[in-house]
Amino acid sequence: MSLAVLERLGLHKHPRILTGSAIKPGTPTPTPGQVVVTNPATGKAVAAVRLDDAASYEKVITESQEAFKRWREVPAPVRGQVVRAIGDAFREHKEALGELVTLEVGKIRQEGLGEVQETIDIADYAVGLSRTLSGPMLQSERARHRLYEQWLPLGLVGVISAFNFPNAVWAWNSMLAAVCGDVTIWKPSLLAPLTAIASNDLAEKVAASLGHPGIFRLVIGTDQEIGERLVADKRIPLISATGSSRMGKRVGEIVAGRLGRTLLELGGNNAVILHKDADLDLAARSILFAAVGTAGQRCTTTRRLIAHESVVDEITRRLVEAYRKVQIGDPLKEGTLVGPLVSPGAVETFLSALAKAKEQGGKVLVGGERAANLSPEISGGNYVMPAIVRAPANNALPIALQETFAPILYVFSYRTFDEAIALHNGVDQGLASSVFTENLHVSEAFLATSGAGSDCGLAYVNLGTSGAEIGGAFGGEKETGGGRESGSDSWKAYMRRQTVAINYGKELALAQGIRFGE
Ligand code: UN1
Repeated sequence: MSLAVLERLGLHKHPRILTGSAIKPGTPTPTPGQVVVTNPATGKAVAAVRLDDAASYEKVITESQEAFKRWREVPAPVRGQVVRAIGDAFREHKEALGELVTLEVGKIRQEGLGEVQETIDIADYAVGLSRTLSGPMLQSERARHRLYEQWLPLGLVGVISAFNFPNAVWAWNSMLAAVCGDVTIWKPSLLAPLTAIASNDLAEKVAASLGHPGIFRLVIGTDQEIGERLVADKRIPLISATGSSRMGKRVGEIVAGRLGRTLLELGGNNAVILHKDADLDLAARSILFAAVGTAGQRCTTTRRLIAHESVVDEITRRLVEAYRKVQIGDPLKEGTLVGPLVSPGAVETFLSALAKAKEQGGKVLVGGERAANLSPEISGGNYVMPAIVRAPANNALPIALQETFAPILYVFSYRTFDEAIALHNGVDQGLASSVFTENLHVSEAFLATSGAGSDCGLAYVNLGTSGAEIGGAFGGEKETGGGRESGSDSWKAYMRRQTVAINYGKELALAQGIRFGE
């Protein structure tokens, strides 16, 4: 199927993609000049992708500067029409692109499709925005003066994306950047370069066919060769990066050093608080999706369950039962809920986190092993059995303070709501959070306007922590990086604000009532 999907997307003869005997065999990858893409479900090489070097990078940047000069002259609603056509192209290729996501990163089919849908949704959102990007008119203190703010295109936007959302996170950035009048330079994860080529080519082809070439560009390469160059490049006023907090700190430091702008969406260590009156059926189903969906590899995955002592045993029992039934296997097969982890390294990380959890007094209640031996057909893949770990009675489990990008759910119990909030907020990350309750006092305490409740960028009531809609601003606090992408007013990150004052009278009137030489 692997080559068939490339063919359906018109990529089988792409100059950047090598297949069959053209793939340089062996690891380590990337070997100089190319990266081999491995199907995480089989462990087999699918294709190789040619990498950029300093010279090709330079060419992309200088061409993008030229493209920006043309694109910024196009009225925003006309830019919106280009994005509308791009959204339609993604609609048309949704199936094939979703399958390519599965092939490269192992998402189950439903989630591969969901990811492309997220791209379609943000394109629609951006089309609407293209007619409403606006700034306020302010009241001037001077007679016959006008004071207002306008928002102008920013320039080149560098987008660094992670493997786990190889299509949608680029789209959150690039569709907004496009209506704002910017050119996007995308550096995708080396674990998902095929999805990047397919998505970027699609957008670029549509825009070019409408007379606007060069607005969507790709640079594919290692962090050392391309990543560091992009981040340090003064010609790129905004770097939007998604990935680990470690990576984000490095990006933040370099970009701050040149006084550029960053938009960081980094790690999460998301928790669900389960109050004693919670609807346990709803909670169990929601937590299952949020904890094992995408094989635990979303920034928004539920990693910690903080349950009231009166319901902790019952919810744990239900979840353990559900985990035992969860179908692990071929991500394209109907009925599979958990596909492979992205790489053999991710399996090692999963296993070593569990070993630490045990050392620290955690008890593995279910899962926690490699799953490749479940059936011969998945024996080559990076499969694991999602795990639930019960923390010791004193809730001390240091490993749970870290984000492990794998399906491990740590369970804690609490007596008072204050205790629950302290546990909840007692981590370095601050992305997504949730409470299950039927009690208004509890949900409002979680959302308290004083800020004393959840300290995260996303707060949900009776929903799991993953699965945000695109219409809200997406991002988080603390080591999650503070950036906001996607909906609401996130577009402001992709434009520059200009405060304008116009004197339409004939008098010199100075602000603050200053008289000068009269
Ligand atoms: C991510 O994991 O980086 O809220 C993004 C969600 C998705 C986006 C996740 N809409 O789970």
